[in-house]
Formats: sequence, structure tokens, C-alpha cells
Amino acid sequence: MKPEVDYSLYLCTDRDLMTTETIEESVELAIKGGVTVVQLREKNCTSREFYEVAIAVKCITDAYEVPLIINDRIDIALAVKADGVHLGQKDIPVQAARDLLGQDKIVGATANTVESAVAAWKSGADYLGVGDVFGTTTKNDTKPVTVEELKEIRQRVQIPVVAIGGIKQSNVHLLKPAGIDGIAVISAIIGQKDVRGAAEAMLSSFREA
Ligand code: TZP
Ligand code: MG
Repeated sequence: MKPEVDYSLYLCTDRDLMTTETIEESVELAIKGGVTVVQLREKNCTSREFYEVAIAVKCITDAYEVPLIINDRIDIALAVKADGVHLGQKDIPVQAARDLLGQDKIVGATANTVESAVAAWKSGADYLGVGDVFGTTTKNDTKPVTVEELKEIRQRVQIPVVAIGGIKQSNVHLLKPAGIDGIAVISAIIGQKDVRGAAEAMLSSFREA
């Protein structure tokens, strides 16, 4: 069965920015602070390391019954029995991932235009990550998406839409007109000294908005 997912506070990990010894510690603190879904995002490690970190993180997400999504890698998602994968525009197509993973896994897709959002939805994506909404310093090759475009995407697809890119406590309220389902955050949670407190603050800012 595909899990019911609350996308309100979607954490993406980043080992380069983390303030704890291990990713597992950061993930546990973030979940205690209210993170509702975790994406393991590993850009600079071997497949073996990715697999091992995924196993370790899955112990935490399972203990708190929070869904675990693997960025980019269907093989790792299958190997560790994660809840799903997240695919960018340069990763394997949503339909191909669905064929490999089946109906019980979550397939998320990145979109930064109305056209790519509608296409991903029609190909069977379960949710969309849309951004870069506020200008991030965490990822280089992002394309800007305005709050207006975000709102249009939200209205045009019938799957949850999560905004991403430079989202901080101070700008969450600006997303309100878009009516989105959640916010995806890296640095404003993972990069903070008080990971748990940062997650709590982000969740309450999103809920207030
Ligand atoms: N995709 C679009 S922006 C981004 C990704 C992965 C990075 C978001 O990181 P941060 O630190 O929350 O701006
Ligand atoms: Mg990717």
C-alpha cells in the first residue's frame, strides 16, 4: 500500500550543510521538530555509501513512521525498501520509474514550469516539488518559479504540490496565496545549530500561513 503522506514539512538532507555528526541525528531531531516526510539526498558519495546511509536513515524514519523518499536513485529506493523516489527533470522519467517501482511506491517529480508540472502529473507522479521559489544557495542549477506560477501549478494539477528553494521562517508567509500542500527545506533546517527548533519553527510558520 502506498502510504498516505502529509507533505507539510518535507526535509531534504544535505551532508555538506549538516551540523550534527551524522545524517541520522539530524533526521531524528528534524522529525522530533515536526518534519512530516524525509528525502535522502546524497550527491557526492558512492553507491555503497548511499545504500548504507539509506539503511541507517530508514531505521529512524520507520521508528517515527515518517515516509522516506530517496533522491534520484530507484535502485537504492528498492534495495532499502524506501517509500519512494524523487526525480528531477534530468533523472529517469516518471513513467519509467513507475514501471519499475509499481503502484505502491511514491514517485515525486521536480517541476519549474506549468507545462512540466502538468506533464509530470499526467505521467503518474504522486506529488510535485516546485521551485526555486526564493533563490537558493544550496543548489546551483535551479530555475526561478514565482509565487504566481506556483499558484497556477497548484490549480492545474490534482496531486500535492510542495514548494522548494530558499524557504526560511521569514518568507514562508509569502507562499500563502499559492495554496500549496507543503514546503521542502534543506538549509533552514539541516544547516541550523538547533535542528529540532528550526523544524518546529518552520512547521508553525507554514501552518500559520
Ligand atoms: N531544488 C530546487 S531548490 C533546491 C532543490 C533541491 C535546494 C533547496 O535548498 P534550500 O537550502 O532549502 O534553499
Ligand atoms: Mg535528481
